[in-house]
Amino acid sequence: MPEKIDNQALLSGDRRALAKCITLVESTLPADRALATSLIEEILPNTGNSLRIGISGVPGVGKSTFIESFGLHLIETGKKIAVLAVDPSSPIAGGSILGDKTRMTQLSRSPDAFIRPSPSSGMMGGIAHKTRETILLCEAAGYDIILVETVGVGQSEVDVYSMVDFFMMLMVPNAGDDLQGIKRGITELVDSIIINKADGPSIPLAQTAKQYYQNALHLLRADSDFWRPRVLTCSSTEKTNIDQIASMIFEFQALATEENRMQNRREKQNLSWLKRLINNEVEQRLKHNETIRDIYPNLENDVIAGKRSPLNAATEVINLLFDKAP
Ligand SMILES: Nc1nc2c(ncn2[C@@H]2O[C@H](COP(=O)(O)OP(=O)(O)O)[C@@H](O)[C@H]2O)c(=O)[nH]1
Ligand SMILES: [Mg+2]
Repeated sequence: MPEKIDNQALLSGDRRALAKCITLVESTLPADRALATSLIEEILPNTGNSLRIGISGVPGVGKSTFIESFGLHLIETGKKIAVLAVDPSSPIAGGSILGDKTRMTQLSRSPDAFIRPSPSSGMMGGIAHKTRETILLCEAAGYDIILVETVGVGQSEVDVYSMVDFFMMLMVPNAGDDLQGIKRGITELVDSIIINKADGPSIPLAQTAKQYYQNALHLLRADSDFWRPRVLTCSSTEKTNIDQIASMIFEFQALATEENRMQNRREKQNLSWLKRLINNEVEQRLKHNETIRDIYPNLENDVIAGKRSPLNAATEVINLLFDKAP
């Protein structure tokens, strides 16, 4: 039997209750899924009050170190911080978990920070699903800023972009390598590029990279939005310019709250998430429908042999699916 969930403990900010709730939403057991769905439904009125920030960048760029410094700074300004990770590349016991533990030592000891490593991998797409629900749980528990860390590769980046209010990309002060990031359409996603490791002999390089990215963003991105993406430099180890990044975030928050801009973005995110969930569910049922599974090879053969049109075969599958669905 799944354990009873204590909503009141969650809403009062109890960390153990929060951790338990996250474990529940990460569970794939049908009974847990049902409980998780009703839990999310119940706490929905207590969600939405945070600023959700995505932090991306290739492994080694300094995301965890940055989050340690940035998170501690935000806490000094009176905020409560939750840190979540989406890392589809990490093996079961995730390299990132080890990294996070050693890089976020101070933050992980703070009573105003909650750090949750990525759920075990092996289910692409599922991970981002859990992260959305986890964000809601952290909001219900009273966290003001949710930092979602992801490695800068493909789908996970786009997934994180589609669940946050502000998306930032960390780069190293080495313009040559990073041209790729710009080409991959990252300009469409970022609200800010942060050039990390701007310390010691890398300071001039970081300045050059900053110019370069500013130009690239200016050239490649049309300014239709209220927010123009900004390029900043910082050093996460020396903790320089971290306060500037925090100021930028608060400026964004103030602007985004005006005229319901943030609300509009979230509404769009929710609607496309709704569509994706429905599509996923239909696909799952299609996969697990035994009748369809049995006849499908023959249908394919008939289509290949030209005995039936694809339209005719598809209609049969769809009819079977929806007649049999509970
Ligand atoms: N010099 C310098 N090194 C940094 C900085 N930020 C992170 N690092 C180092 O870069 C390495 C990777 O950092 P980590 O936070 O684990 O990167 P992640 O894989 O993106 O999470 C570690 O050795 C850090 O100490 C920085 O601002 N300056
Ligand atoms: Mg890391």
